[in-house]
Amino acid sequence: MKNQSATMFESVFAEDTHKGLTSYPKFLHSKYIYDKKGDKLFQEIMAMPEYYLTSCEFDILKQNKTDIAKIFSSENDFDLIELGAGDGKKTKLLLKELVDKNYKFNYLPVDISQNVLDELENALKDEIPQVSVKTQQGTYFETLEKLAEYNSRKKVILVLGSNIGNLSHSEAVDFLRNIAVAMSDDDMLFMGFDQKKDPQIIMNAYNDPAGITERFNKNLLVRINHELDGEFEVEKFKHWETYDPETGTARSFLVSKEEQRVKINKLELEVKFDAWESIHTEISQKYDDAIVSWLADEAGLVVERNFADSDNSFKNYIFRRK
Ligand code: AVJ
Repeated sequence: MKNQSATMFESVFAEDTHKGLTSYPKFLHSKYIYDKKGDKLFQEIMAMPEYYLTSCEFDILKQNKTDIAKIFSSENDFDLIELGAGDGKKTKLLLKELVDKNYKFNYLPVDISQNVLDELENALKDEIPQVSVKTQQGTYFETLEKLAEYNSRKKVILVLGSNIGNLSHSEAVDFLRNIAVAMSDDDMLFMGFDQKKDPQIIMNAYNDPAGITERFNKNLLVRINHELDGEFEVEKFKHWETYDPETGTARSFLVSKEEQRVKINKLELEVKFDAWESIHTEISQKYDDAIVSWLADEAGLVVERNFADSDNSFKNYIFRRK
């Protein structure tokens, strides 16, 4: 069934786009924001004053690097596996500490973008040449399948930046469970979770006045234009953010400012929008200790401890197998 429909489309991106824009209500997957332009826009987001997540997590790692490194280390070598490594700015803090304390480890950054990995490897050669680095390109899913193969040494799996926030709770449990099954008793998972907080602070982080988040969100339409010969006029859509303090879910939308029809030529599709019809594009889930413990429990993990910034804006949790 799945294969049959896949043959009708030139790519999974084409298929997912077709599905999302012919559904009601319309949606697109946030993972498709990250082409070259989207990667760059996300770098810009991380540098924005309103996007508190990056600086909070940076501070947590900086304040607690000695403790964290001690917890990671063991008598024998270990593998430090980072999923979604990105530019490694935050990870370098930990790598530096591990090197300074003479802990023996291999650093295995995984990212979907080979470009990002090449840059990270070169930067590390320059800045912390003592680190043994082995990069691996792939999606989270491909990587998780390979994770269990790294079983000759203790594993510490690192997922920073609240990347899990783009997943629904059930997807997050699946993701955590996939990690859990690849873990041995000695292994650890170290993961960042953005926390529930003043809703205005969250709104500002995803609705910045400079419009960087708007461009980031609209990059979905730009990408459809480029890769699927689409005819979206992006100024005819409005970036809209909501945050529900009860569920802790921030949601991003693109809202059509007028009734319009948009051709996507490679899909042989014309999409009709009513005035003010929405496309749901992203969720950025916020957490508290109770939700994190529940997700962990569902996935066969337990929280061993957590590290927070002074406002409890962001927390990094250490998990072990249950
Ligand atoms: C990369 C998933 C952590 O949801 O905060 C930033 C992506 N979206 N601004 C997030 C994002 C809009 C980001 N994560």
